[in-house]
Amino acid sequence: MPEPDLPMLVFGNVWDENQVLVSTLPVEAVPTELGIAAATAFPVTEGCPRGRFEAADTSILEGTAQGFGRVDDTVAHSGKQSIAIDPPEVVKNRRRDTVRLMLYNVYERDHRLQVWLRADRPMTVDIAVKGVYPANWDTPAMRAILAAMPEAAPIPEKDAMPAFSLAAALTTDWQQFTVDVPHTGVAVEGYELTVARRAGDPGTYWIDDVSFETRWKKEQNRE
Ligand SMILES: [Ca+2]
Repeated sequence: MPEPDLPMLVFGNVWDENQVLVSTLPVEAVPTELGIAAATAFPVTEGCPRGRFEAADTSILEGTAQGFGRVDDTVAHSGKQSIAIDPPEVVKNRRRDTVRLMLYNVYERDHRLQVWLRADRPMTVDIAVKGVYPANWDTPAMRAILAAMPEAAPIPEKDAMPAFSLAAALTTDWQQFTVDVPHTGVAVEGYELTVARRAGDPGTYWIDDVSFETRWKKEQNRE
C-alpha cells in the first residue's frame, strides 16, 4: 500500500458449488480511514507488461492492434530476443516500421517510461508518449455518471491530450532512455508509446525492456 490516502477497490471471488465464479461488488477502501497512516510498501507497477519482447510476449502482441517490428532472436538487451525496426523500404508494412504500444497507468499519478535502444549505425529516433482520449467519455450516459461524481476530472478536449517526447541519439551500443510522464490534471485512458525514425533514415534499430512505472507520491518525496 504505497499511499495511505489512495482509495482501493476491494472485491472477493468465490467458486460456488457448480464451479461458477461469483464476484462480490467492489467496496472502496481508504487506508487512512482504516487507521493506516503511512505507506507500507512501494509496489512496482508495470504499465508495459509485454515490453521484454520474449516469445511469450510477442505471441500475445501479434494478436493485438499494437504496432511493433520484427522479432529478432539474435539481438537482445535482456532475455533471448528484442524487436528490430527495419527501414520502410525493407519492411513495406506500416505496422512493422513503427513501434506503437499501449501503456497502462494509475490514475492521477506520475509515471516514468524507460526503454533500451540501439541501432546498426548512429541515428536519431523520436520517442513519444501521448495520453489516450478516454473512450466514450463524451456521451450522454457518461456525462450523467460524471455529473454525480464532482471529484472526477472534467471531460478533456480531444486535441489537448498530454504529450511528452524525446529525441534519442542511438549508437551501436544499447542505451537506456527515460521520459518522465507527469500527471497534468487531464483525464487519460492510458498512454500510447511511439518510437519513430526520421524520414529517409536508412538504419535498423532495436528496442527492448520497455517499462512504464507509476511514481508513487511518497517515493518521489524521498528523492
Ligand atoms: Ca528481451
